[in-house]
Amino acid sequence: MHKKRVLITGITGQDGYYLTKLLAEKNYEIYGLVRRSSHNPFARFDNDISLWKKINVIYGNMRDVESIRRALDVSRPDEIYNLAALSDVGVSFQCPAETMEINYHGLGKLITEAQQMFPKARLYQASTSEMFGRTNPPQSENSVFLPVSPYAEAKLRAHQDYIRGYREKYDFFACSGILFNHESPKRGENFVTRKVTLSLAKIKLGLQDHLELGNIDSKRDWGFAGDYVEAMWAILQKEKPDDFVISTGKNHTVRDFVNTAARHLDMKLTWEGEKENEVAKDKDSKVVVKINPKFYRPNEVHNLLGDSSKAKKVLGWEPKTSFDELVKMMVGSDVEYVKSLKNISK
Ligand code: G4F
Repeated sequence: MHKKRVLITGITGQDGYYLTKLLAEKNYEIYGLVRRSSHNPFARFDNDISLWKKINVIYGNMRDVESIRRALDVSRPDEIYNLAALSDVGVSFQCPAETMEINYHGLGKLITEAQQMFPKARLYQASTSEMFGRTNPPQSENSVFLPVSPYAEAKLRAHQDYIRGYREKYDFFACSGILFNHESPKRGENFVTRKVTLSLAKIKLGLQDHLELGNIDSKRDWGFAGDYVEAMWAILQKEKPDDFVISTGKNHTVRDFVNTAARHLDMKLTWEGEKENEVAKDKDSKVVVKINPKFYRPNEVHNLLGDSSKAKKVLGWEPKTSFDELVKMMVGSDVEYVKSLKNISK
């Protein structure tokens, strides 16, 4: 039987890790476009060397069309997953041009080459709930897009011009997964969930004094990345290309996330004060969380809550991991990680 071949851009990120795991279980031949870096790009695979060895690495990046062409030529993919992106919304305000270059023009280069070289290939684009921006919740495939950050603007243009555009103009099998926030122990430390679980674990184990956050009232629909890569795969297995919202249908504030993480560490927090002066104290009245306006964004998305009933109906996809299970998993992993840091420093 033909062994399916897949090319994954952004393979070294959180979603790249879980997708590689899933596709390795499904016996795919896996190729990954990897940006050269002075850091170990495969740090997320450190505890899973046998998985990492399954990746055929092609060095290149989304700015370099030659490397994209080479990656396509070498991998001869049946499926392409475009996960490469500048994915930090806050940072995108500081570098809008770079964000557009990677998140919009990068997909343009990839899809143009892919459509010409492998017109029968199927392409998955990592679109995002950030594209809804200020649209009232719940947000579904029928909601309007009102992006409020350079990140969301670039992703929206990519979705409209290249995913919908190539589907309509060239009959190319291109799909968007409009994924709401998805987290895991592999999440980057710059995102709020991992920042919280890692910081609270460090505070609990005496390696950090307190945690500083920006807007703790914004609401997000947080799911587990391991569940969401199953939806990515399912999207490309359908007969016809289409776009899907992927979410849990439940949302929480950043403050709820902090309280839940603290509870899993047996820390009971009490909040007092308002706005910039709000703090959370532990049972000994020690300040554990402070607000630092440095982490406010120039423009905020206040309320994301997805309606993924189409994914349930058409793909048979539903999230398996609850909010509480997700937070517990992340806290547990960070406690082990912080203990290992303590052992190193002994
Ligand atoms: O964790 P965040 O940085 O994620 P955000 O902005 O929602 O974006 C993530 O999810 C999107 C899908 O909806 C992806 F497209 C995107 O690539 C990324 O994966 O921030 C979540 C919320 C925001 O409202 C932010 O203002 O947390 C708030 N927040 C409060 N304090 C903070 C902090 N965010 C970060 N990163 N750091 C803080 O200290």
